[in-house]
Amino acid sequence: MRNIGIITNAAMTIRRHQQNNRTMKTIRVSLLLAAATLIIATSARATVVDLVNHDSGTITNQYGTAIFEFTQPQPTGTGVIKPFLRVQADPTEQGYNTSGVTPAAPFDDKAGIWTHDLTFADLMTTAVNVSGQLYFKLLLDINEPGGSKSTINLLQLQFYTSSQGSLVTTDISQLGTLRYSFSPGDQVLMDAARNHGSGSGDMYAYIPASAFAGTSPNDFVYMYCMFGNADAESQGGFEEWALVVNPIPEASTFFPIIGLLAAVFSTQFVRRRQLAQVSK
Ligand SMILES: [Ca+2]
Ligand SMILES: [Ca+2]
Repeated sequence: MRNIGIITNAAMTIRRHQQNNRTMKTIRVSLLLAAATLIIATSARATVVDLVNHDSGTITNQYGTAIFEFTQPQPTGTGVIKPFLRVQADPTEQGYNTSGVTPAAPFDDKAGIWTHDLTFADLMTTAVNVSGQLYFKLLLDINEPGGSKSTINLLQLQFYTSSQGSLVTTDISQLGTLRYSFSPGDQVLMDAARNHGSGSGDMYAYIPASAFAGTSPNDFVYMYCMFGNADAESQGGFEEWALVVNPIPEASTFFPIIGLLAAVFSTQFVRRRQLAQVSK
C-alpha cells in the first residue's frame, strides 16, 4: 500500500509539474503575443507622409493632426523667409532653435542670426484656420545635392515650451513642456529635386494649435527636428525652417489659446458696441 501511495504521489507531482509547464508555456505564448501585438500596434500607428510622390499628407497621433504639404518654388532667399533654425550635417542631422551658443550651439545647429529663440507670441503670428481647426504654419526649405542624393526624410519634429530662453542642452527633455511630437516611425519623405536649391521653399507644416493649450505668449518655443536615415540621408547645404506669418491674423491669435473664448466674447462685445454706436 505504501508503494502505491508513493507512486500516486509521484504521479500527482509529475502532473502538477506538467500543468505548471503548460501554464508557463501559456504565459510565455501570451507574453509573446502581447509583445507582437504591441509591435504591430506601434508600427500601425506610425505614419509615413510621402511628399516625393504626393502633394500632401497628415500625421495623426495623441497630439492631434498635423498637415504636411509640398509647396512650389518661391522667389525668396534666406533674408526674405527669415529662418529661425538652420541645421546641417551628413548623413543625419538634428537640432533645435535657440539663441544660446554657450558652450556651443547644440547638435547640428548652424549658429548665427538665422538660428534663434522664438516666443509663443511669435508662433501665434502664423495661426491659420484650416477646415475649422487652428494651426501654426511653418516653411521648411531643404538643400540637398542633385542626382541620387536629392531625397531627405524628416524623422522627428517636436515642440517644447519653457519660461526660459536660450537653453543649450543635448537632453531635449530639458527644453520644457513637450507640446507636439511625431510618434515612433512617423516621418515625412521629401525630394529636393522637386524644387530648385536653397531659399525656394519645399514644404509647409501645419502644427495643431490645440497642442499648445495653456502656453503663455511670453513662453519660449523650442522646435526640435531630425533628418536623414539610411534611405534618405541629409547632405549638401543646410535645411532651414521659417515662420509663415499670416498677413491677416485671426482675432484669436492676439490671445493665448486658453484665451480663445475670451477673444470670441471680446470680439462679440466690440461688435455689439459698434452696432450700438451705429444705431445711435
Ligand atoms: Ca539626401
Ligand atoms: Ca542638406
